[in-house]
Amino acid sequence: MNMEKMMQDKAVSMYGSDLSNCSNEQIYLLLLDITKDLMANAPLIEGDRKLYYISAEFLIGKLLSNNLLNLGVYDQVRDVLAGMGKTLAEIEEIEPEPSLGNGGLGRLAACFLDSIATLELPGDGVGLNYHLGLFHQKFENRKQKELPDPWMTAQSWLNDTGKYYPVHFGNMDVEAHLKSMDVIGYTGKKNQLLLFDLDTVTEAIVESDSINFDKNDVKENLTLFLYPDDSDEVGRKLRVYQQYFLVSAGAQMILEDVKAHSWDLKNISDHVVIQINDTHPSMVIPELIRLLMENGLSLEEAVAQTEKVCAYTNHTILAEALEKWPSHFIEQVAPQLMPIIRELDAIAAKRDDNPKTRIIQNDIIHMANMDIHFSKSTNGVAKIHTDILKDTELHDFYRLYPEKFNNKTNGITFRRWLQACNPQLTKWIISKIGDGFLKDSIELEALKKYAADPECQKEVLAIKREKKEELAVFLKNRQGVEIDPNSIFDIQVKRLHEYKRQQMNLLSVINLYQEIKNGYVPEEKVTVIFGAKAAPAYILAKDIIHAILVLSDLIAKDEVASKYLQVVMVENYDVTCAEKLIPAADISEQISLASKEASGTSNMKFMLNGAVTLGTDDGANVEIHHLVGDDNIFIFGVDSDTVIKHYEKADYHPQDILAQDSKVRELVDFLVSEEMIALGDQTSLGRLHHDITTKDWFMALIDLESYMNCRKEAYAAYADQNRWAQMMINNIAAAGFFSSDRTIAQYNEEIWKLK
Ligand code: 475
Repeated sequence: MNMEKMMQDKAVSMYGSDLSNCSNEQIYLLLLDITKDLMANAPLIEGDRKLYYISAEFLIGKLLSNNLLNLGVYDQVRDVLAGMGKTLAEIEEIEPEPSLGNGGLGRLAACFLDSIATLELPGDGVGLNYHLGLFHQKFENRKQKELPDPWMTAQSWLNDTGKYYPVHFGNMDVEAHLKSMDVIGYTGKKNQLLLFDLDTVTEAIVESDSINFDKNDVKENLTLFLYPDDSDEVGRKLRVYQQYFLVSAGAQMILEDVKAHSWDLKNISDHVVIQINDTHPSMVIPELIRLLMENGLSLEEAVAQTEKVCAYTNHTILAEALEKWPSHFIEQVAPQLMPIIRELDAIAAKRDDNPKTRIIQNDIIHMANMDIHFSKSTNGVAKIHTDILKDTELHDFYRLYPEKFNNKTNGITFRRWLQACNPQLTKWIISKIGDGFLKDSIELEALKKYAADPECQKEVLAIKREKKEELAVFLKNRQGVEIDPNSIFDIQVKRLHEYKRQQMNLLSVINLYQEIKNGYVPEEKVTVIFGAKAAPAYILAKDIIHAILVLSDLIAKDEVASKYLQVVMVENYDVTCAEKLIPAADISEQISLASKEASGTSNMKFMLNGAVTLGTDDGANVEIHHLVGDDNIFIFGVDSDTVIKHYEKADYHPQDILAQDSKVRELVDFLVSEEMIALGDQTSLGRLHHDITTKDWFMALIDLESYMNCRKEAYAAYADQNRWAQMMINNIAAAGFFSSDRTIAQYNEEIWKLK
C-alpha cells in the first residue's frame, strides 16, 4: 500500500487541504482514521474456544505507534513524516493517554492483550470505561495534588458497539453500554478490548480542581473514576457497584457470545475460559452461576461448569489488597448474588473443615477464597511469589488443591517496550543477530557473544547516550527541568508504596548529599529520578512524595551538591513517560522488601533496554539474577525467608537499628532537620520520621546500609564504561525469557488451552 497517497487522500477528504499544510493535530487525526480503517478490515481471531481476560484495569498507553507497528506500516508512516520534517513522536504527543489503569496489574493486562493477539489466540479484554481515569497528578507546594484525568476525545480509538446489557442493582436498574477498541497483534489479526460504560454518568458532578464528587449518586458517578476513594463506606460501596456492573454485563455478553456460536451452555467450559485478574472481578463467579441457572442449568451443573471456566491470578500477598466485602454490601448492591455465595460457602465448608478457607467469615465475604475454591487454576506471577503463596499466604488452600496452583512468571510486550520505545536499540540488535528475536525472543541470547567486543560496547553506549539526550529534551518540554545526560541516570519508577521502599532510596540520597557536603567528590555525577503516584487516601505515601520533592529542591539550591547530584521527581508518571525514562536508564532501582513485590515488570523493561538492576532478591528480580548471573546485577539486602520470619516473630524494631547505628539515625533525623523543614511541611515530614523511627513496617532500615554500599559499587562499576557496556549487553541478551509472548504461551498451554 502507498502510505503517502493514503495520507494525502485523507488530508484532502478530511480537511480539503494538502498534507504538507496539515498541523500536527490534523496529521494525528488523519493517521487515527487511517489506522482505524486498517484495523476494521483486519480479520478477527476466532476459534471454538475463547478467552475473556476480565480486569478492573487496562493500562494500555498511547496506541498510534503500537498499532502502526502491528499493522506493519510503522516504517512507511515514519518515512512519510520524515519527508515532511516531522517525527512520529511529535505526532503522538497529540494523542491523549487512555487513563484506564493504575499500576502493574493493569499494565500486565495490556501487555497480555498484545501477546494474545500476536499469538493469534481468540481472547478479548473485558473492563470498564472510566471517564476521568485514576487521577492526574500535579505537584503543588511540593505535594501531590489529584485532578481528574479526562482522556476521551471526540475522535478516539473507542468504538461504539451499540449494544446494551441490563444490570440489576438492589435499588435500581441500569443499562451497561458496550464500547470497544480493536487490539491488533503483530501478525495483523485482531481481538477486542471490551469496555462497559453507563450513559447517565455525568462528569460535571466532579468538583473543579479536585477529584471529589457525590458518591451516593451511582447513576451519575459509576464509571467516573478507577478506584474511587474507599476511605469511607459510600466509597467502598461504590467500588462494589462498579465490580458488579463489570461482571454482570461481562457475563451476559459472554453468554450471548456462546449462544451466537450455538455452543451448548451445559458444556460452556469446553468453549469459554475466564481469567480473573486479581479479586476485583471475582463476583463473575456467582454471577455466571446465577445466569447459567436462569438458562436452565441446575445449581450443581452451573457450579461445576463455572469452576472449569474460571481461573484466578493473584498479584500481591499484601493482606490489605485481598478484597473482603461485608455481606450487607452485596445484599444492597446485588442481593441476587447472596443466595449463591451462601451456597458456595456451604460447598466450601463441605470440602474443607478448616474455618480459614471459608468464603464467608463473620459476615465478611473473602473474594480470593471464593476464587480459589471455584476456579480451576490459581497462579502467582513470579516463581518466588508462587512459592510464597503455596508455602505461606495460601498454604491452607495449597494443601486442599495442590493441583490448582501454578506459576506464570510475568512478561512484557517487546513491541511496545523495545521496538516502539527504542528503535535505535532494536536496529542495533537486528544488525547483530537478525530479526528472528522479534518473533522468538529467546534468540536474544545470541547477543551474548558481543558483550566483550569493544566495538559493540561503544555502539550500545552511544545508543544509551542518545536515549538520555532524548529524555532530557522530553523532561524539559514536559516539566521544565533540565537534566545532564553526562550523569548516571538512576531511576525508580512505579506506584508509591512503603513496601517498594522509595523512602529507602530517599535516605540513601540524603547520605550521598551529606557526604558531598562533607567534601566527598563523586567520580560521576548522578541524576536520581523518581516517578510515582500515591493512592489519594494513602497519607504516608504522600508524605514520601513530599519528602522527595523537598530534598530535590534542597539539593538544587546547594551550589556544591548540585554539581554532583540531582533529584528529579517526574510529575504524573504514566506509560508515555515510562517509554522515555526506561530506554534512558543506566540503573534500574528494584528495591522492594524481599517477599513483598510479587513480580515487578518494570525490572524486565529496564533490563531489555540495557539498564543494570540494583535490587533485592524479590519478585522477578530473582529470575533476572539467575539469568544474568552475579556479575551483571547488583543484589543486596535480607532474603525473603528472613523477612517472613521477622513478621512471624514480630521481632523487627527500627529502634534497635537506630540505637546501634548512629549513621542511620542521622540520615533518618535529617528528614526533620532545619534544612528540610525550611522548605517543607513539618507535619508531613514529622509523620514520616515518626513512622520510620517507630514502625517501619516495610523495614526500610533493615537494608539501608547494604543498599548504600551496593549503590556505591554500582556507581563505581559505571565508571568503567567498558565493563558497564558488557553488563548492558548481557542484560539485553538474557531478557528474552521475559517476553509476554512466552508468558501467554504458558497460560495457554497450561490453563486456557485455546487452539
Ligand atoms: C504487583 N494492584 C507487581 C504486577 O503482576 C506485579 C490490587 C488491589 C487493588 C488495587 N490494585 C491492586 C496490584 O495488586 C498490583 O498491581 N500488583 C502488581 O501486579 C503484575 O508485577 O509486583 O505489585
